[in-house]
Amino acid sequence: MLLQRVMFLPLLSPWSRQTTRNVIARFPAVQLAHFRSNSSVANVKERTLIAVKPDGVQRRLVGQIIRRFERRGFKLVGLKMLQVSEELLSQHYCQLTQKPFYSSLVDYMTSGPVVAMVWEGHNVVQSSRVMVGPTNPAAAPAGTVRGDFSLHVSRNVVHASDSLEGAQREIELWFQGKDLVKWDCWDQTLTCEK
Ligand code: IDP
Ligand code: MG
Repeated sequence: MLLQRVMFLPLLSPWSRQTTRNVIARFPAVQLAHFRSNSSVANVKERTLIAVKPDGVQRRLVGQIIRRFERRGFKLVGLKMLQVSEELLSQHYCQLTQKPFYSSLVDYMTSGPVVAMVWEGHNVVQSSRVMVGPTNPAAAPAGTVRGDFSLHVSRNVVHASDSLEGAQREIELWFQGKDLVKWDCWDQTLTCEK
């Protein structure tokens, strides 16, 4: 009710500017919207590609993985489920095509659907590599996705881009620009310095 009164404030002549300030001070959501319109948040636009691999999808880990990125404060700007083609994989893993495990990697990655996501936020590339953990789950600390949900390097549940350049290349490979959504997150000024 009070929020509605704030929205229609210009129409309510008895309300003074002081009254407005008092209401804004009491309601964090209103405060944030007010603050956001007066400020620009710098340096939070970095993006990375995170993909839940077929073993993660089959084991119903998608929600838990998304939750970790949301809880950290990152913003989801793209999401899709797809059956990955060998063509896409050969581009995605272009540096690995000569590795002895490449054909089994292709079998693994095409064994079922993948959930691909683009996450945005301050230092998201590096931070998400830390959250995901080392390539080999045997070396991954507890608390990381791979350390909590996987055992073997051939079934390590999730992909995360490993550099800014890699992230940009992979996002362009997996998503069309029109499928990425620009939106303002209400808590942006609480999770990052403006
Ligand atoms: P990353 O996923 O941590 O970036 P990369 O070295 O880029 O690791 O390798 C890509 C993927 O290839 C790994 O996530 C894993 O699925 C697979 N892979 C890497 N090394 C091996 C291996 O020695 N045996 C089987 N699969 C491997
Ligand atoms: Mg890699």
